Amino acid sequence: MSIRHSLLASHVRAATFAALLATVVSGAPAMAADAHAVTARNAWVRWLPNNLPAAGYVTLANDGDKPVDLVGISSDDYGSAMLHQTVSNGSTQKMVMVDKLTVPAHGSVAIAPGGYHLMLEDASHKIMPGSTVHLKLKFSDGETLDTAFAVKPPAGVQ
Ligand SMILES: [Cu+2]
Repeated sequence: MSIRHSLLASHVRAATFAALLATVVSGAPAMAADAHAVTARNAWVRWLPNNLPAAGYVTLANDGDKPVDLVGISSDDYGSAMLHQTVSNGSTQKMVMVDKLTVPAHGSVAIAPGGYHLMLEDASHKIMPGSTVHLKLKFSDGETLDTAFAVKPPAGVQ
């Protein structure tokens, strides 16, 4: 009985969502062309040889009045994509997984070397410096940003 109830509830939610979506879409012409609160710039991947994990970097800017969290990453180009933070502990450094990263209202956050990175593993095809890869950045407001990242060699390897 409870399973039927929850199934019914999810159907109702889906229908409500579809109705909402229809409203939003039909109202679209009146809205600004770009309704995304968060935009991405300077997106690049530091590639490493021998199938070592790569690191993605990007600056996220939020034009909206509310903070928005980056809550997930996925990619067809990598089997695994995660948000990591490099934490230094005196002379040692380690990486920790991060559930979310807040982009402040009318502000920006840099996922940059030495701080956060997008850990990219299990490349699904041959990726080399000069390639472009795509990451889908998922946000707490329900938006997904499909972002192109330029693949670059690590410093010193040209
Ligand atoms: Cu990492």
